[in-house]
Amino acid sequence: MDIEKIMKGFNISAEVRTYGNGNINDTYSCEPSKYILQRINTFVFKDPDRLMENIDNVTAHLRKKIIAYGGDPLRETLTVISTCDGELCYKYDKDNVFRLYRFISDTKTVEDIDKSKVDIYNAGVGFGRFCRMLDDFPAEILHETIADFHNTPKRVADLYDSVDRNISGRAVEVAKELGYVKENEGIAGVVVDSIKAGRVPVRVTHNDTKINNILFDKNTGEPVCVIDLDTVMPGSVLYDFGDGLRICGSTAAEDEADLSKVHFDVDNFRLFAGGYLSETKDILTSAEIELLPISVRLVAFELGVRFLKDHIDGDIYFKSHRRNHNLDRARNQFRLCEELKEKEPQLKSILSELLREGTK
Ligand code: ADP
Ligand code: GN1
Ligand code: MG
Repeated sequence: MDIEKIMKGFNISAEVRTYGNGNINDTYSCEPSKYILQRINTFVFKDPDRLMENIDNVTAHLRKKIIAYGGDPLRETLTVISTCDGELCYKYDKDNVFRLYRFISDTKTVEDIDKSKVDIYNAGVGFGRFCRMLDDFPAEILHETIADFHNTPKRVADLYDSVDRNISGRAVEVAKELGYVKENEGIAGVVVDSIKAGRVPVRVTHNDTKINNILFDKNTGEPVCVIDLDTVMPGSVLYDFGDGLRICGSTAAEDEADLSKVHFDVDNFRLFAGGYLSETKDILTSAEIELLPISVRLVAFELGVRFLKDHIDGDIYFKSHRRNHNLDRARNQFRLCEELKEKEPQLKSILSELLREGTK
Protein backbone atom coordinates (compact mmCIF):
# COMPACT_ATOMS: atom_id res chain seq x y z
CA MET A 1 0.00 0.00 0.00
CA ASP A 2 1.17 3.52 -0.75
CA ILE A 3 1.39 5.03 2.75
CA GLU A 4 2.43 8.40 1.37
CA LYS A 5 -0.78 8.57 -0.64
CA ILE A 6 -2.79 7.86 2.52
CA MET A 7 -0.91 10.55 4.44
CA LYS A 8 -1.50 13.01 1.60
CA GLY A 9 -5.20 12.19 1.83
CA PHE A 10 -5.03 13.71 5.33
CA ASN A 11 -2.63 16.44 4.22
CA ILE A 12 0.23 15.32 6.49
CA SER A 13 3.61 13.75 5.92
CA ALA A 14 4.90 11.36 8.54
CA GLU A 15 6.88 8.24 9.37
CA VAL A 16 4.44 5.49 10.16
CA ARG A 17 5.03 2.63 12.63
CA THR A 18 2.86 -0.28 13.83
CA TYR A 19 1.45 0.53 17.28
CA GLY A 20 -0.67 -0.97 20.08
CA ASN A 21 -2.15 -4.41 20.76
CA GLY A 22 -5.71 -4.41 19.41
CA ASN A 23 -7.39 -7.58 18.18
CA ILE A 24 -9.39 -5.93 15.41
CA ASN A 25 -7.99 -2.81 13.71
CA ASP A 26 -4.43 -2.09 12.55
CA THR A 27 -2.97 0.85 14.43
CA TYR A 28 0.06 3.00 13.48
CA SER A 29 1.78 5.93 15.16
CA CYS A 30 2.82 8.86 12.97
CA GLU A 31 6.01 10.83 13.66
CA PRO A 32 7.12 13.59 14.09
CA SER A 33 3.69 15.19 13.86
CA LYS A 34 1.79 13.11 16.39
CA TYR A 35 -1.17 11.17 15.10
CA ILE A 36 -2.69 7.74 15.39
CA LEU A 37 -3.55 6.21 12.03
CA GLN A 38 -5.93 3.25 11.99
CA ARG A 39 -6.97 0.89 9.25
CA ILE A 40 -10.58 0.10 10.07
CA ASN A 41 -11.27 -3.63 9.87
CA THR A 42 -13.98 -3.70 7.22
CA PHE A 43 -14.56 -7.45 7.63
CA VAL A 44 -15.76 -6.63 11.17
CA PHE A 45 -17.18 -3.14 10.54
CA LYS A 46 -19.14 -3.30 7.30
CA ASP A 47 -20.06 0.39 7.13
CA PRO A 48 -17.09 2.62 8.08
CA ASP A 49 -18.95 5.83 7.17
CA ARG A 50 -21.72 5.18 9.66
CA LEU A 51 -19.19 4.02 12.23
CA MET A 52 -17.24 7.29 11.88
CA GLU A 53 -20.47 9.27 12.08
CA ASN A 54 -21.13 7.62 15.47
CA ILE A 55 -17.63 8.48 16.69
CA ASP A 56 -17.99 12.06 15.47
CA ASN A 57 -21.30 12.48 17.30
CA VAL A 58 -20.19 10.77 20.52
CA THR A 59 -16.91 12.72 20.75
CA ALA A 60 -18.75 16.00 20.03
CA HIS A 61 -21.08 15.26 22.97
CA LEU A 62 -18.17 14.34 25.25
CA ARG A 63 -16.25 17.47 24.17
CA LYS A 64 -19.15 19.70 25.29
CA LYS A 65 -19.33 17.95 28.66
CA ILE A 66 -15.57 18.15 29.18
CA ILE A 67 -15.53 21.88 28.38
CA ALA A 68 -18.47 22.42 30.74
CA TYR A 69 -16.55 20.96 33.71
CA GLY A 70 -13.35 22.79 32.80
CA GLY A 71 -11.45 19.76 31.45
CA ASP A 72 -9.20 19.53 28.39
CA PRO A 73 -11.25 18.33 25.40
CA LEU A 74 -8.15 17.60 23.31
CA ARG A 75 -6.96 15.15 25.93
CA GLU A 76 -10.07 13.70 27.48
CA THR A 77 -11.73 12.50 24.30
CA LEU A 78 -10.59 11.43 20.84
CA THR A 79 -10.24 14.09 18.13
CA VAL A 80 -10.90 12.87 14.60
CA ILE A 81 -8.83 14.56 11.87
CA SER A 82 -10.80 14.89 8.62
CA THR A 83 -9.36 14.16 5.19
CA CYS A 84 -8.54 16.92 2.68
CA ASP A 85 -12.00 16.36 1.24
CA GLY A 86 -13.65 16.90 4.61
CA GLU A 87 -14.47 13.20 5.10
CA LEU A 88 -14.15 11.38 8.44
CA CYS A 89 -12.13 8.55 6.85
CA TYR A 90 -9.90 8.01 3.82
CA LYS A 91 -10.87 5.25 1.42
CA TYR A 92 -7.72 3.94 -0.23
CA ASP A 93 -9.83 1.21 -1.78
CA LYS A 94 -12.87 -0.86 -0.77
CA ASP A 95 -10.98 -2.92 1.85
CA ASN A 96 -8.51 -0.32 3.06
CA VAL A 97 -10.22 2.47 4.93
CA PHE A 98 -8.22 4.69 7.28
CA ARG A 99 -8.95 7.22 9.99
CA LEU A 100 -6.67 9.62 11.80
CA TYR A 101 -6.81 10.78 15.43
CA ARG A 102 -4.77 13.34 17.33
CA PHE A 103 -2.19 11.43 19.36
CA ILE A 104 -2.88 11.96 23.06
CA SER A 105 0.56 12.48 24.58
CA ASP A 106 1.87 11.80 28.09
CA THR A 107 -0.45 8.85 28.49
CA LYS A 108 0.07 5.12 28.77
CA THR A 109 -2.01 2.05 28.06
CA VAL A 110 -2.02 -0.87 30.46
CA GLU A 111 -2.17 -4.41 29.13
CA ASP A 112 -4.13 -6.99 31.14
CA ILE A 113 -1.04 -8.73 32.58
CA ASP A 114 0.63 -5.47 33.69
CA LYS A 115 -2.26 -3.94 35.61
CA SER A 116 -1.65 -2.69 39.14
CA LYS A 117 -4.27 -2.32 41.90
CA VAL A 118 -4.37 1.43 41.25
CA ASP A 119 -4.86 0.88 37.49
CA ILE A 120 -7.82 -1.40 38.21
CA TYR A 121 -9.55 1.22 40.39
CA ASN A 122 -8.81 3.93 37.82
CA ALA A 123 -10.14 1.77 34.97
CA GLY A 124 -13.43 1.47 36.89
CA VAL A 125 -13.53 5.25 37.32
CA GLY A 126 -12.72 5.85 33.62
CA PHE A 127 -15.40 3.55 32.22
CA GLY A 128 -17.93 4.64 34.86
CA ARG A 129 -17.34 8.30 33.98
CA PHE A 130 -17.76 7.50 30.29
CA CYS A 131 -21.13 5.90 31.02
CA ARG A 132 -22.22 8.89 33.11
CA MET A 133 -21.16 11.46 30.51
CA LEU A 134 -23.21 9.66 27.85
CA ASP A 135 -26.25 9.31 30.09
CA ASP A 136 -28.05 12.14 28.23
CA PHE A 137 -26.75 11.29 24.75
CA PRO A 138 -29.59 10.87 22.21
CA ALA A 139 -29.22 7.12 21.59
CA GLU A 140 -31.57 7.19 18.59
CA ILE A 141 -28.96 8.95 16.40
CA LEU A 142 -26.45 6.10 16.79
CA HIS A 143 -26.06 3.39 14.16
CA GLU A 144 -25.63 -0.21 15.22
CA THR A 145 -22.05 -0.82 14.01
CA ILE A 146 -22.24 -4.57 14.66
CA ALA A 147 -25.70 -6.10 14.89
CA ASP A 148 -26.41 -8.16 18.02
CA PHE A 149 -22.95 -7.44 19.39
CA HIS A 150 -23.82 -8.34 22.99
CA ASN A 151 -26.77 -10.61 22.26
CA THR A 152 -25.34 -13.61 24.12
CA PRO A 153 -28.08 -16.14 23.16
CA LYS A 154 -27.46 -15.20 19.49
CA ARG A 155 -23.70 -15.68 20.05
CA VAL A 156 -24.42 -19.20 21.33
CA ALA A 157 -26.70 -19.94 18.35
CA ASP A 158 -23.97 -18.65 15.99
CA LEU A 159 -21.45 -21.00 17.63
CA TYR A 160 -23.76 -23.98 17.03
CA ASP A 161 -24.15 -22.90 13.37
CA SER A 162 -20.37 -22.86 13.02
CA VAL A 163 -20.20 -26.35 14.52
CA ASP A 164 -22.71 -27.54 11.91
CA ARG A 165 -20.69 -25.97 9.09
CA ASN A 166 -17.38 -27.15 10.63
CA ILE A 167 -15.34 -25.33 7.96
CA SER A 168 -11.97 -25.99 9.61
CA GLY A 169 -12.77 -29.57 10.61
CA ARG A 170 -11.89 -28.62 14.20
CA ALA A 171 -15.34 -29.10 15.76
CA VAL A 172 -14.69 -32.72 16.76
CA GLU A 173 -11.53 -31.72 18.64
CA VAL A 174 -13.41 -29.34 20.91
CA ALA A 175 -16.19 -31.62 22.16
CA LYS A 176 -15.24 -30.86 25.77
CA GLU A 177 -15.54 -27.09 25.33
CA LEU A 178 -18.78 -27.47 23.38
CA GLY A 179 -20.10 -29.62 26.21
CA TYR A 180 -19.25 -26.80 28.61
CA VAL A 181 -21.25 -24.32 26.53
CA LYS A 182 -24.25 -26.66 26.34
CA GLU A 183 -24.18 -27.21 30.11
CA ASN A 184 -23.93 -23.49 30.88
CA GLU A 185 -25.96 -21.84 28.13
CA GLY A 186 -28.69 -21.09 30.67
CA ILE A 187 -26.82 -17.94 31.65
CA ALA A 188 -26.87 -16.45 28.13
CA GLY A 189 -30.24 -14.65 28.37
CA VAL A 190 -29.81 -13.14 31.81
CA VAL A 191 -29.43 -9.56 30.52
CA VAL A 192 -31.17 -9.60 27.12
CA ASP A 193 -34.25 -11.22 28.64
CA SER A 194 -34.33 -8.56 31.36
CA ILE A 195 -34.09 -5.86 28.69
CA LYS A 196 -36.92 -7.47 26.69
CA ALA A 197 -39.05 -7.64 29.82
CA GLY A 198 -38.41 -3.94 30.46
CA ARG A 199 -36.61 -4.60 33.76
CA VAL A 200 -33.21 -3.34 32.58
CA PRO A 201 -32.81 -0.08 30.60
CA VAL A 202 -30.96 0.35 27.34
CA ARG A 203 -28.27 3.03 27.58
CA VAL A 204 -25.47 4.30 25.38
CA THR A 205 -22.57 2.03 26.25
CA HIS A 206 -18.98 1.40 25.12
CA ASN A 207 -19.29 -2.36 24.65
CA ASP A 208 -15.54 -3.13 24.64
CA THR A 209 -14.26 -2.11 28.08
CA LYS A 210 -10.92 -3.90 28.19
CA ILE A 211 -8.36 -2.07 30.31
CA ASN A 212 -6.24 -1.33 27.21
CA ASN A 213 -9.08 0.78 25.84
CA ILE A 214 -8.29 3.56 28.32
CA LEU A 215 -5.42 6.02 28.17
CA PHE A 216 -4.05 6.73 31.67
CA ASP A 217 -1.98 9.78 32.62
CA LYS A 218 1.69 8.78 32.45
CA ASN A 219 2.53 10.68 35.63
CA THR A 220 -0.52 10.46 37.89
CA GLY A 221 -2.00 7.20 36.57
CA GLU A 222 -5.45 8.78 36.43
CA PRO A 223 -7.82 7.78 33.62
CA VAL A 224 -7.58 10.40 30.86
CA CYS A 225 -9.49 9.15 27.85
CA VAL A 226 -11.65 6.18 26.86
CA ILE A 227 -10.66 5.07 23.35
CA ASP A 228 -11.71 2.41 20.82
CA LEU A 229 -15.15 3.88 20.25
CA ASP A 230 -16.12 1.61 17.32
CA THR A 231 -18.72 -0.26 19.32
CA VAL A 232 -20.34 2.65 21.17
CA MET A 233 -24.00 1.80 20.66
CA PRO A 234 -27.20 1.39 22.61
CA GLY A 235 -26.63 -1.51 25.01
CA SER A 236 -26.57 -2.49 28.66
CA VAL A 237 -24.25 -1.16 31.31
CA LEU A 238 -24.04 -4.75 32.55
CA TYR A 239 -21.94 -5.73 29.54
CA ASP A 240 -19.54 -2.83 30.14
CA PHE A 241 -19.17 -3.68 33.82
CA GLY A 242 -18.79 -7.41 33.16
CA ASP A 243 -16.34 -6.96 30.29
CA GLY A 244 -14.17 -4.60 32.34
CA LEU A 245 -14.05 -7.12 35.16
CA ARG A 246 -13.44 -10.29 33.18
CA ILE A 247 -10.12 -8.58 32.36
CA CYS A 248 -9.46 -6.54 35.52
CA GLY A 249 -10.57 -9.32 37.86
CA SER A 250 -8.44 -12.01 36.27
CA THR A 251 -4.99 -12.89 37.62
CA ALA A 252 -3.79 -13.73 34.10
CA ALA A 253 -3.92 -12.45 30.54
CA GLU A 254 -7.01 -13.24 28.50
CA ASP A 255 -5.01 -15.66 26.36
CA GLU A 256 -2.96 -17.35 29.13
CA ALA A 257 -2.79 -21.02 28.17
CA ASP A 258 -1.64 -22.27 31.59
CA LEU A 259 -5.02 -22.44 33.30
CA SER A 260 -3.46 -22.94 36.74
CA LYS A 261 -2.60 -19.22 36.55
CA VAL A 262 -6.15 -18.11 35.75
CA HIS A 263 -8.11 -17.03 38.82
CA PHE A 264 -10.71 -14.41 39.62
CA ASP A 265 -9.42 -12.04 42.30
CA VAL A 266 -12.24 -10.66 44.46
CA ASP A 267 -10.03 -7.79 45.67
CA ASN A 268 -9.72 -6.66 42.06
CA PHE A 269 -13.50 -6.86 41.84
CA ARG A 270 -13.78 -4.54 44.84
CA LEU A 271 -11.41 -2.04 43.25
CA PHE A 272 -12.97 -1.90 39.78
CA ALA A 273 -16.52 -1.93 41.14
CA GLY A 274 -15.62 0.82 43.66
CA GLY A 275 -14.27 3.00 40.86
CA TYR A 276 -17.18 2.27 38.54
CA LEU A 277 -19.84 2.93 41.15
CA SER A 278 -18.15 6.13 42.34
CA GLU A 279 -19.25 7.56 38.97
CA THR A 280 -22.48 5.68 38.30
CA LYS A 281 -24.20 4.80 41.58
CA ASP A 282 -26.72 7.63 41.16
CA ILE A 283 -27.77 6.60 37.67
CA LEU A 284 -27.91 2.80 37.94
CA THR A 285 -31.28 1.20 38.69
CA SER A 286 -31.75 -1.43 41.40
CA ALA A 287 -32.35 -4.08 38.68
CA GLU A 288 -28.96 -3.23 37.15
CA ILE A 289 -27.21 -3.30 40.52
CA GLU A 290 -28.77 -6.69 41.24
CA LEU A 291 -27.26 -8.14 38.06
CA LEU A 292 -23.75 -6.64 38.39
CA PRO A 293 -22.20 -9.76 40.04
CA ILE A 294 -23.49 -12.25 37.44
CA SER A 295 -22.61 -9.89 34.56
CA VAL A 296 -18.92 -10.78 34.91
CA ARG A 297 -19.58 -14.49 34.33
CA LEU A 298 -22.03 -13.66 31.55
CA VAL A 299 -19.44 -11.66 29.58
CA ALA A 300 -16.65 -14.18 30.21
CA PHE A 301 -19.03 -16.88 28.92
CA GLU A 302 -19.91 -14.78 25.86
CA LEU A 303 -16.26 -14.20 25.01
CA GLY A 304 -15.48 -17.89 25.52
CA VAL A 305 -18.26 -18.69 23.04
CA ARG A 306 -16.97 -16.11 20.52
CA PHE A 307 -13.36 -17.35 20.76
CA LEU A 308 -14.47 -20.96 20.40
CA LYS A 309 -16.55 -20.08 17.35
CA ASP A 310 -13.59 -18.31 15.77
CA HIS A 311 -11.38 -21.33 16.43
CA ILE A 312 -13.94 -23.54 14.67
CA ASP A 313 -14.28 -21.02 11.81
CA GLY A 314 -10.50 -21.16 11.26
CA ASP A 315 -9.43 -17.93 13.06
CA ILE A 316 -11.04 -15.38 10.79
CA TYR A 317 -12.18 -12.70 13.24
CA PHE A 318 -9.75 -12.12 16.14
CA LYS A 319 -6.06 -11.62 15.39
CA SER A 320 -4.42 -14.94 16.12
CA HIS A 321 -0.67 -15.08 16.84
CA ARG A 322 -0.08 -18.76 17.53
CA ARG A 323 -1.57 -22.21 16.96
CA ASN A 324 -4.82 -22.66 18.93
CA HIS A 325 -4.70 -19.04 20.12
CA ASN A 326 -8.50 -18.69 20.05
CA LEU A 327 -8.96 -22.07 21.70
CA ASP A 328 -6.60 -21.01 24.51
CA ARG A 329 -8.62 -17.81 24.89
CA ALA A 330 -11.89 -19.77 25.05
CA ARG A 331 -10.59 -22.22 27.67
CA ASN A 332 -9.25 -19.31 29.69
CA GLN A 333 -12.67 -17.59 29.74
CA PHE A 334 -14.48 -20.82 30.69
CA ARG A 335 -11.98 -21.35 33.51
CA LEU A 336 -12.84 -17.87 34.82
CA CYS A 337 -16.56 -18.69 34.55
CA GLU A 338 -16.12 -21.74 36.76
CA GLU A 339 -14.43 -19.75 39.49
CA LEU A 340 -16.91 -16.89 39.15
CA LYS A 341 -19.79 -19.30 39.75
CA GLU A 342 -18.33 -20.13 43.18
CA LYS A 343 -17.45 -16.56 44.03
CA GLU A 344 -20.69 -14.82 43.09
CA PRO A 345 -22.04 -14.71 46.69
CA GLN A 346 -18.80 -12.99 47.71
CA LEU A 347 -19.15 -10.47 44.88
CA LYS A 348 -22.68 -9.71 46.03
CA SER A 349 -21.62 -8.91 49.55
CA ILE A 350 -18.72 -6.75 48.33
CA LEU A 351 -21.17 -4.74 46.24
CA SER A 352 -23.51 -4.27 49.20
CA GLU A 353 -20.57 -3.07 51.31
CA LEU A 354 -19.46 -0.64 48.60
CA LEU A 355 -22.93 0.80 48.23
CA ARG A 356 -23.29 1.16 52.02
CA GLU A 357 -19.89 2.86 52.30
CA GLY A 358 -20.66 5.28 49.46
CA THR A 359 -18.05 3.60 47.15
CA LYS A 360 -14.77 5.27 47.87
P1 ADP B 1 -8.22 -1.79 18.46
O1 ADP B 1 -9.64 -1.57 18.04
O2 ADP B 1 -7.48 -2.55 17.45
O3 ADP B 1 -8.15 -2.37 19.83
P2 ADP B 1 -7.56 0.84 19.63
O4 ADP B 1 -8.43 1.95 19.11
O5 ADP B 1 -7.87 0.31 20.95
O6 ADP B 1 -7.52 -0.34 18.51
O7 ADP B 1 -6.05 1.35 19.57
C1 ADP B 1 -4.95 0.50 19.75
C2 ADP B 1 -3.91 1.15 20.66
O8 ADP B 1 -3.45 2.40 20.08
C3 ADP B 1 -4.42 1.56 22.03
O9 ADP B 1 -4.35 0.50 22.94
C4 ADP B 1 -3.50 2.73 22.40
O10 ADP B 1 -2.28 2.23 22.91
C5 ADP B 1 -3.22 3.40 21.08
N1 ADP B 1 -4.06 4.58 20.79
C6 ADP B 1 -5.25 4.59 20.15
N2 ADP B 1 -5.73 5.85 20.00
C7 ADP B 1 -4.81 6.67 20.57
C8 ADP B 1 -4.67 8.12 20.70
N3 ADP B 1 -5.60 8.95 20.21
N4 ADP B 1 -3.57 8.61 21.33
C9 ADP B 1 -2.61 7.77 21.81
N5 ADP B 1 -2.66 6.41 21.69
C10 ADP B 1 -3.74 5.86 21.08
C1 GN1 C 1 -11.81 -7.15 20.43
O1 GN1 C 1 -10.42 -4.42 19.45
P1 GN1 C 1 -10.23 -4.98 20.83
O2 GN1 C 1 -9.01 -5.80 20.94
O3 GN1 C 1 -10.35 -3.86 21.85
C2 GN1 C 1 -13.33 -7.30 20.31
C3 GN1 C 1 -13.96 -7.33 21.70
C4 GN1 C 1 -13.37 -8.47 22.52
C5 GN1 C 1 -11.85 -8.35 22.54
C6 GN1 C 1 -11.24 -9.56 23.20
C7 GN1 C 1 -15.18 -5.22 17.78
O4 GN1 C 1 -11.53 -5.92 21.09
O5 GN1 C 1 -15.37 -7.53 21.58
O6 GN1 C 1 -13.86 -8.43 23.84
O7 GN1 C 1 -11.29 -8.23 21.20
N1 GN1 C 1 -13.87 -6.19 19.55
C8 GN1 C 1 -14.74 -6.42 18.54
O8 GN1 C 1 -9.89 -9.33 23.43
O9 GN1 C 1 -15.17 -7.54 18.25
MG1 MG D 1 -8.63 -1.60 21.62
